[in-house]
Amino acid sequence: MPLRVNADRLNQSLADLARIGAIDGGGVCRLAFTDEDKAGRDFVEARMRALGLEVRIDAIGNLVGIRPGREEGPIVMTGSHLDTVGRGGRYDGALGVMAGLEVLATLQEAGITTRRPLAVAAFVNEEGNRFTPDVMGSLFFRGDLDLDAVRATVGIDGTTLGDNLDRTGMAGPDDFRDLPLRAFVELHIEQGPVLEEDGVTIGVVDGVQGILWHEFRVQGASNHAGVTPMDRRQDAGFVAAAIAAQVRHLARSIRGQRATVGTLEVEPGYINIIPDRARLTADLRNPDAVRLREMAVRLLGFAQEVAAAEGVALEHRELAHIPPVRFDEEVVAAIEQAAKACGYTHRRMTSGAGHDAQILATRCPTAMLFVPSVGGVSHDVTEYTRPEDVAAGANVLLHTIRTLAA
Ligand code: HGY
Ligand code: MN
Ligand code: MN
Repeated sequence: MPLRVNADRLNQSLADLARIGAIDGGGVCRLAFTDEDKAGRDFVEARMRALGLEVRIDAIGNLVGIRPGREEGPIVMTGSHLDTVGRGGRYDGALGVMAGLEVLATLQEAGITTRRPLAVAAFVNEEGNRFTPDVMGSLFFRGDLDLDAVRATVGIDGTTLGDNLDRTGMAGPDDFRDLPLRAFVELHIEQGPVLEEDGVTIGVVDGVQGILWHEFRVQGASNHAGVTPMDRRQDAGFVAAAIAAQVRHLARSIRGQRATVGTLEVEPGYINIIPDRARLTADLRNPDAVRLREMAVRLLGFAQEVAAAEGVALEHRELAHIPPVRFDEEVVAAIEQAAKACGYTHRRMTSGAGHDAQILATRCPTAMLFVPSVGGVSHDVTEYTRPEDVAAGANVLLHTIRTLAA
């Protein structure tokens, strides 16, 4: 019988972590760089130290626990993120980190030391809900972001990221930009319906679609809702609503396109005042980089037209742009082999959600594996993955890591 993780211990650790930032309905809110986020990382750091790992933390709070191998050299790393969306579930991100720790605990109990060193990472601010861009921690880990610029980022609550880093004490002295990596493997919930509908336990993920995040700010003129003639309005609310409707219309006309208006705010927000200000965001996704760009260009063109016609000012910002990636075939095959060796049903698939692995993929050979999300639900308090599927994912992760670290 191939080595197995301790399923009860892993599912218990997920339940314990989910108590940190717990919200009504069984979900979690640990927005990046909040006290809850810090508490979640402290929980994981304590687990790392209890496992005897060498704990390192970088200048924006990425946390990595390292387990020496029989030899020095490039590390086989796993992990994910601990921050969550504003009304999230208990598996998104947490599963990858806790399963990584469970894998190392299982190896330790079995008295197994792999040839290569192993590591578990907890990247900060993968979700980008409070401070954009998303996957900020792994972008910084990869060396893409400047620390001063990151610290100056202003969040949706008006505070700076640097102030929150200092207040929570999440920053550390280490620098991961030259950390030698042999491979990165991320276990994550699918967050969609494919595995459940196919009745398959393991998703062998060979790529991730591209992401563009855009923000539109509209400045018009407030006035009386009843007296102002329709042809003499500068209605910011109307323009924002027209752009939001166009997001859905364009998504229908471009193959493979998914698009979401997650935030839509108008001011001053009273029933009989024509809004003078509005803000909306568009989350655009497509596996094809050209079509993704086409969606962004057509949406901006429409926004500029409808703003000009209404006589309002329009500001546009790109908040995030993560290109689509194809994962490393050798790592994908190692996951597939491990799923076979463990006797789990499996299938290849592309990820609809963005992940830290999307960033690590240009740093070292990288791939992901998924386990089913019940009802295909995620980014919601009802997010749920069955305990036996949690264990299946961790078992496949265990054997994938052993193969890559041999
Ligand atoms: O938005 C995403 O795709 C991921 O959950 N951060
Ligand atoms: Mn997420
Ligand atoms: Mn995630």
